[in-house]
Amino acid sequence: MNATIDQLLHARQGDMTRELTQQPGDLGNLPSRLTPTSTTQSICGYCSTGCSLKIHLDASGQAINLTPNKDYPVNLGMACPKGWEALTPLAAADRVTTPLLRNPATGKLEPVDWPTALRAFVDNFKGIQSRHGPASLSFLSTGQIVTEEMAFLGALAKFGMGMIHVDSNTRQCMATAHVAYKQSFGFDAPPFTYADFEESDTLVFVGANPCIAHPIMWQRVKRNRHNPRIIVVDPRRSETAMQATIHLAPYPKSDIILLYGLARELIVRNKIDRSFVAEHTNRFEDFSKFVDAFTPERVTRETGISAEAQQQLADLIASGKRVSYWWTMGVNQSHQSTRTAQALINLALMTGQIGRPGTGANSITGQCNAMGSRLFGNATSLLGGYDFANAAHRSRVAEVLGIDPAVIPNEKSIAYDQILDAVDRGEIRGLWIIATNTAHSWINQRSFHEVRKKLDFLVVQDMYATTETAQMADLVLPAAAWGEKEGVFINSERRLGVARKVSRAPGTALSDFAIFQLIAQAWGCGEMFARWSSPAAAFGLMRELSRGQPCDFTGIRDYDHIEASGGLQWPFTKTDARVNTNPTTERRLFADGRFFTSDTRAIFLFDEPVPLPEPTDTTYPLLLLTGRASSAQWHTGTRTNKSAVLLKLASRAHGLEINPVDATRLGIVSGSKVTVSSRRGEATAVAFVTTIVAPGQIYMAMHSPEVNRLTFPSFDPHSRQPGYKACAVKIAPV
Ligand SMILES: Nc1nc2c(c(=O)[nH]1)N[C@H]1C(S)=C(S)[C@@H](COP(=O)(O)OP(=O)(O)OC[C@H]3O[C@@H](n4cnc5c(=O)[nH]c(N)nc54)[C@H](O)[C@@H]3O)O[C@H]1N2
Ligand SMILES: Nc1nc2c(c(=O)[nH]1)N[C@H]1C(S)=C(S)[C@@H](COP(=O)(O)OP(=O)(O)OC[C@H]3O[C@@H](n4cnc5c(=O)[nH]c(N)nc54)[C@H](O)[C@@H]3O)O[C@H]1N2
Ligand code: SF4
Ligand SMILES: [Mo]
Repeated sequence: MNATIDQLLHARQGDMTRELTQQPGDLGNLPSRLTPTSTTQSICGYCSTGCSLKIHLDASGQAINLTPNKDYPVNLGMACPKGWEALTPLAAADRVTTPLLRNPATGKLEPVDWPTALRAFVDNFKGIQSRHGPASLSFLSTGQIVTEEMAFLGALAKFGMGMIHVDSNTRQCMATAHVAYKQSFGFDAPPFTYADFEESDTLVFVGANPCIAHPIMWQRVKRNRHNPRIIVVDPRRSETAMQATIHLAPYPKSDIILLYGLARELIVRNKIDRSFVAEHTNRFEDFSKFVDAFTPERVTRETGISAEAQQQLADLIASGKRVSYWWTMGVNQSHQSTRTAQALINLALMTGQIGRPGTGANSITGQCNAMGSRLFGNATSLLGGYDFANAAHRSRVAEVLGIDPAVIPNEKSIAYDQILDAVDRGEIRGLWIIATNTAHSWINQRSFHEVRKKLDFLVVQDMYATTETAQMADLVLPAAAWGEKEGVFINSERRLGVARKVSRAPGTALSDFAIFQLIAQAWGCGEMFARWSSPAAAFGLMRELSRGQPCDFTGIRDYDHIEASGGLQWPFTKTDARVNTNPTTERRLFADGRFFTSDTRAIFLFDEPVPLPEPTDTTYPLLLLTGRASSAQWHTGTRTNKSAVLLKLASRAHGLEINPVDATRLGIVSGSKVTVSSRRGEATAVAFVTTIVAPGQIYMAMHSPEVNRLTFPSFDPHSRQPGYKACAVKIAPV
């Protein structure tokens, strides 16, 4: 095996050099290049907006600077601070440049060469499987690598290495939207295009703070020329709420009640699109009966929203001609999130506000490639949105990949929390974590830290070895980052865009794609993945897998085609490719009212509201909400903390918001240190006294490394997405 790895590495490094001497990420010294600088373009690797950045290259092809791309239909020449600073994290001093293996004698992570690292990976993981069975291995991955890498990882782990249960941080983020759409529309299909931000006359944002989390989407809202009414539903007076026509602040996690009440009110006013409902939906009558119990009095009692405010909300919705509903984590991260998302979907369906410009029940995604992981993660659904349980689907996927259908599991993966429970029970013994920082971001962090001790072997694949999770690893695999590799991201409006290689990865760090190739060889299943010879080849496989699916993108030729078209939204079939010559054409779904269910009708889905899993009491009297706090900070900060500019811009991003009423009572002033404790742990933070949060609630950023010591592990029963945004705490001055 040794020789194989050596040969492969050698070949691989050869490949790298070849890749690097090809344009546009050209790092060879091409004498023919006459201009001192040139440019190429790439999609930003942070949020799901998917802005295009123009990358300025020096004579050797290395990125030296960037500016937003003026000619791209998404960002129209704009970028937020993270985008402008996207090159800085690549040059950080703590990039991991060689594999690191924990030395049992010293207990320390020590540099090793790739053959040693691959041997450690294979020996340990195969050893675990021989003792405990194939399902004793698992991976947790991400929405932040290119789709080709996600698909390859999912295929390698499940079809090549025999894993059954794998998941990604998309569970923390988008599982709810995925399941809600799949149940209601028959496929995970966000229907909108960003032009809808500009076309709506009434925009409803529920649990979304785009001013901070999607600043360029918010710029699109600001370009709206229809004098739109903006409704924001958020328990906090967020940056977005401050700019709203009306802001409704229901008790946390009571949105579902407010939305059922609104549905009832629209029925009472007869503001229903009866013909749309009759022709294109099922179960409206049941829904109509169900919401009858959500009287204005009940809604006021259970949400804190006055009857007048409910009337005002209904007036705006009822008088809107083009009403759009937008949601993000305030909805997705709750104990009853799927039904809450569907309460929004139901409103769009019953009023026929879908499939036309400026309408829709629209989930805004989070990470740059959350949509890629929803389609090609190979966890909940089989590559390309197929079903693991369906034998015909397994055969189809096997045929495209040229593999034996018998290697495809006939059940979907269990979810992130269930994987960690299986580790706790000793059933999963080997874990491979790729491009996510579980030790910081997982709910109820302490449980992960405890569970980690039960693992026989933990592999972390990251661009830094300094992350909380990498520090716990037995083996660290050094990964190339955004900008150092190539592939496709899919943004919130289903637009495929190309991320380009514009910089050389440090040391012997390799792209995740190359790492997966090496592992396939070292594992002994390299043959099975011969077709996955490059990201471009993998893209060809994904395109073929999409054929005939709602996401069909068989009309896309290659990366250059995508780039020249200003990105391409799925579906983009061969027919679309012939008809659709205007690259900036906006594409939305369901213009014909036909959904992806077997009878083409969308379904009204609903349930009785479930109370907060951990309400406040006399010992823990405050409710802790969590989320983003600055457009200049990204999640666990491993990348954004490397930029002095971003740190300065985000100076308050680790603070704790507290209402003056609570602050006065507790003797807390702005700038003072406080401890926050829940039944699970304790954190410290610097207080910021503000009316942004309501009395009885406090807010902490997820960027704080300590916040998930506090959070309560509740999960939506349909999506198993964690309810990060509500738990009971107490606070005290330090
Ligand atoms: N700058 C920056 N941008 C990002 C990210 C980042 O880390 N930094 N992360 C990206 C990712 S992966 C994601 S998923 C998105 C997240 O984007 P958002 O969901 O917009 O961001 P959050 O701050 O998590 O949550 C939004 C709002 O939900 C509110 N909220 C909390 N509980 C409730 C509730 O019960 N009901 C309602 N209606 N609202 C509630 C919070 O007060 C908060 O203002 O952002 C993406 N963009
Ligand atoms: N309390 C609370 N917790 C939350 C949330 C919340 O609102 N509140 N939000 C949740 C949500 S929506 C999300 S999406 C998660 C995000 O949580 P994480 O995924 O844990 O956060 P990141 O900091 O984005 O971690 C990405 C990791 O990948 C590494 N990386 C970056 N690029 C590459 C690459 O190309 N290859 C490899 N191999 N590694 C790479 C980075 O260095 C970093 O360590 O957090 C969740 N946690
Ligand atoms: S809005 Fe999102 S995609 Fe655009 S530059 Fe900022 S982080 Fe990048
Ligand atoms: Mo997310």
